[in-house]
Amino acid sequence: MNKIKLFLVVLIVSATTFSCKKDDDGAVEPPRDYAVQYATDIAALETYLQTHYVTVDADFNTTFTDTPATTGQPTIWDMPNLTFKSVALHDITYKVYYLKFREGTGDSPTKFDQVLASYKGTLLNGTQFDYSPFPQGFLSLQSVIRGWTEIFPLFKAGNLIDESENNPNPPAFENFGAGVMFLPSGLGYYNSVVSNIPSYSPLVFSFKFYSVKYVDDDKDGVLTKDEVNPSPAPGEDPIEDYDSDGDGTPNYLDIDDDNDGVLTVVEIKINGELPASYDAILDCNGTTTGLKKHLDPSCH
Ligand SMILES: [Ca+2]
Ligand SMILES: [Ca+2]
Ligand SMILES: [Ca+2]
Repeated sequence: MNKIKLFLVVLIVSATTFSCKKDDDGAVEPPRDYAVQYATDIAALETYLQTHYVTVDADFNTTFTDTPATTGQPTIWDMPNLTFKSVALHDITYKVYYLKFREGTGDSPTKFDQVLASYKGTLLNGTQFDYSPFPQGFLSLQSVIRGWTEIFPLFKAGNLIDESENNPNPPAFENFGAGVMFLPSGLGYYNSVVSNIPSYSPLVFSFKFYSVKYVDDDKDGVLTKDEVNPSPAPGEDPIEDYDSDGDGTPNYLDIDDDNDGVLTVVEIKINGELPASYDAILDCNGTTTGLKKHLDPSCH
């Protein structure tokens, strides 16, 4: 056989083999339809809630079991502190069940802020995929799974009671928020490949919420939690859709909220200093009862 022909045959076979291999290894399955997957997830979650019990110790550590620990113990489904939040995303409305063991007595985050928390993550089959009993540092609710972003703002942080050098890690908090969230996979990792978590897994997170750190996204001296519309229209997000000057940039990202040419961080200063709180920002009359200066284009 002609050597060149043989070479071509080998080359074609090699290329074909290589192509197949590449397809097998590199091809990513398109994500499942969100509505279809949600129907599967919510059925599995509700079955879980109706067939499992949770015991909570004095420090709000949870233990889940599929057999009652004591006679007459209610399933999670029958616990009076089980409730849910509706979350509109992916063109469907997710139902996010959560248990509120204790709300907490400190401050609440918005979905833009950072939280200090400990947590335990389990799958519906009981497998524990994550455990962080001591808080590892503040986490932005913008960089975590969507379920956390939605549920943490429904709780409050605790109070730090001892930050002395002799205090063992973690710092001691009291009256922190504590609960469990039951997340459909669409508010978790969905089709992503994450270690220990199969794709399309509903997730159960037990958590203790110790502290909140408020952010100022646009660094204009007004915390994002205070750049909030006091009377949003129906369907409007009080922060994301709040645009006082209508220039298309919401207040929390707008360094000149009233578009009067004077930066907010300059307008709100009192004797050259930033006010101690949002409430202390003055209006045009030098009082704190009217429209704040940085939102009033007629006032510098
Ligand atoms: Ca700001
Ligand atoms: Ca604006
Ligand atoms: Ca301004």
